[in-house]
Amino acid sequence: LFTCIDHVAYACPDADEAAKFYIETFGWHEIHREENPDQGILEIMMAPAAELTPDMTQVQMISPISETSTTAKWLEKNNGRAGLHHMAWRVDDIDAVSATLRERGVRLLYDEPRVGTGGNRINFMHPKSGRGVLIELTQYPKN
Ligand code: V0V
Ligand code: CO
Repeated sequence: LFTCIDHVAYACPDADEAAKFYIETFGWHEIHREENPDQGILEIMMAPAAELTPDMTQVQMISPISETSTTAKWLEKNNGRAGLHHMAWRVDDIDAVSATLRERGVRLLYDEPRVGTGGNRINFMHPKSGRGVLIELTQYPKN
């Protein structure tokens, strides 16, 4: 069902500042950034190399750009402290994977996939289904 861990996400008040820290302290590279108004976040994809290899796991810095975003709520509940927020599993066919997971009793947050990073199609398993971990499914646009 799953290809690899696409990214691990770090939620913080200022994704840009977190990205700078990774670049200056760890020598990581910024691969991509965008604002996602649907999710109410700025997200910056970081990698340990300047060029991504096919299955390289990235770190996704996320910070809220809207007070009503779920990430703003998460930070508030965490008393403003940054930390690991979710991991994303790459899939080839999110519709097929979602159907299989639902059959197995997994609760997905959205009825249909929504727009994720770089135009990916994304959905999330509820943290209760992920045994305390928020797990994203992400499918890259097909050529
Ligand atoms: C909440 N919970 C978590 C969690 N957030 N557990 C693990 N990891 C997290 N990140 C737990 C929380 O402790 C509660 O457990 C329970 O879930 C309900 O949480 P809540 O605080 O009452 O909040 P809700 O239910 O209003 O919202 C939680 C969910 C929400 C997961 C439904 O955060 C959501 O819709 N997330 C999906 C969207 C998202 O995260 N977007 C940002 C990244 P107890 O206390 O009941 O035990 S967007 C992204 O990654 C993109 C675009 C991309 O990669 O392409
Ligand atoms: Co993500």
